[in-house]
Amino acid sequence: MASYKILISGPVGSGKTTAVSTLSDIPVVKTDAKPTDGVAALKDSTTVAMDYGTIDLGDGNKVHLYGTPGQERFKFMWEILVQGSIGLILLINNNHPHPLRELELFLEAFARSIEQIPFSVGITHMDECPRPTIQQYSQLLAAKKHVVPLFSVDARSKEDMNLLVLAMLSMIAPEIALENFKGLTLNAHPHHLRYTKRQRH
Ligand SMILES: Nc1nc2c(ncn2[C@@H]2O[C@H](COP(=O)(O)OP(=O)(O)OP(=O)(O)O)[C@@H](O)[C@H]2O)c(=O)[nH]1
Ligand SMILES: [Mg+2]
Repeated sequence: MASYKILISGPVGSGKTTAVSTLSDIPVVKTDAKPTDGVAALKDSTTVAMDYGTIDLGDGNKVHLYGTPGQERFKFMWEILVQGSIGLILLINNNHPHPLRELELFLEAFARSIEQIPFSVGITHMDECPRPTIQQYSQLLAAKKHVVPLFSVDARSKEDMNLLVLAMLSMIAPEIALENFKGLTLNAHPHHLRYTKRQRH
């Protein structure tokens, strides 16, 4: 029986709370509050402490999933929540004015952690704004010597979010990820991870 703590972080409105809700097998613990600052123009509610949910992996194995607040003024929570995490998922909202810069900001904020734990990156809102492209993100990550799973995802899509978690698990606990995870299978090669949707019959 094993449990894995995975943290989801990223800027305001990138879909962290949505992702925890999409993925969790239990009702999510949220700490959403009405924004009192500039965020009010963007959203009706924002996370002020954390989101929490779990994913049941079978055989008693569990993922404990935490979401951070996006606002930098709650940065102290990023540091608290990353403690004990064995994987980090960064979600970036492509429909923001400077999403590449936001990715850089979060890579810097979690610099110490990502030296030690694996991370993956999901780009949300690409349906609303196709640029920058995945290739541009890939180039930015490569320039910083990060070889990590990178996907375009919709935080509302269970399949998309499962794929991101599967990518995390393949680095943290390959024995679980390689078996079969929520209808997705992983074709792994050390330098070449490929994630495919299982054929439906
Ligand atoms: N169009 C579109 N909407 C999305 C996508 N992913 C998430 N959303 C929506 O974007 C919004 C994201 O809101 P939250 O989940 O509260 O974002 P958050 O990252 O938790 O934000 P903070 O807690 O304020 O930092 C929700 O309304 C989602 O339904 C996507 O890929 N495309
Ligand atoms: Mg939130």
